[in-house]
Amino acid sequence: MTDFNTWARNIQQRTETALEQQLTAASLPPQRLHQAMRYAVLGGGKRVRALLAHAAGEFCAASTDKVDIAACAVELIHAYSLVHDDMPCMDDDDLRRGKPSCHKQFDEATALLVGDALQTLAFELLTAPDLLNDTRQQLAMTHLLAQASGSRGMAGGQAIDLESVGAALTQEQLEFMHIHKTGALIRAATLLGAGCATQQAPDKIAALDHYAKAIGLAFQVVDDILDAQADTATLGKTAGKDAEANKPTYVTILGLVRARELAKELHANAISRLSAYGEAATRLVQLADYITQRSY
Ligand code: GRG
Repeated sequence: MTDFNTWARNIQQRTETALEQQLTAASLPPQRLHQAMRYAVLGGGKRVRALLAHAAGEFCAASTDKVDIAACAVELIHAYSLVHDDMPCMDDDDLRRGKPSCHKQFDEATALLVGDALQTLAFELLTAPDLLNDTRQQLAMTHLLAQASGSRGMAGGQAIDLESVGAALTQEQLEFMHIHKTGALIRAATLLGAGCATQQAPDKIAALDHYAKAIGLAFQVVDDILDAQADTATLGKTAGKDAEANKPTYVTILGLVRARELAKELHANAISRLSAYGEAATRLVQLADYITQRSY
């Protein structure tokens, strides 16, 4: 088995290639929109959601080519959320993935349309008639991504986030927000990777669901620690943004030491049901390590 970094680089590269192929050429009209979509998606991002889809896909012996498409769909939804999140009506951020955010590089109307079009492209990919032989399964996956992205998922979490500025949230309320805002898509990425397999073993899906829920929260706790600790150049986005915006975070609620402990607990919880599967779960365990130990 290759080492984790080699595996992750390979997935990141194949995701980049697949996204490159799925996005419309910038030369086709409307050129500005297509150019801006490619700008928002390509050449940046850790591709954590694609890595999760592939790790789960490998766990369930799914075809890598099919997982590529599911991974693209989730990365497109994620990219759309970042474009909209950076707009002045939301988090108002000028920097994303180390470059000007989409509305800064283009304009607000274009950024709005980029988000809209990336979201529909995600569903176009996931509903492609030749993606899976099992249309019922494909429908279930499409349904899952829609739910994870909508008002009972990511968009709902974002609404709570916007309402929470200046509010004194409890840890439970903060967790509720993040389960939706960040966790839902991370869970969808994992389950969609598994969904590409021809056989769905219920025990494996349950273990993956448990993993994804815990690792989604761990991802957010680490994000809050990094926002408080790392610099803008390392993060590729404005550091200290949450504190400046008077937003509750795991660090403001728990303090740094407890937040770090929580990340470790969530990591342990995430992988707790995987040991029974031995080597098949290696990438999931390594990915949990990466998510909790990342520096940006
Ligand atoms: C606008 C509907 C809508 C939703 C926005 C995800 C989100 C909701 C906003 C992003 C704001 C943010 C900083 C959330 C914290 C966690 C997070 C999703 C960070 C960014 O994800 P990474 O680190 O980004 O995976 P890369 O650039 O590596 O893909």
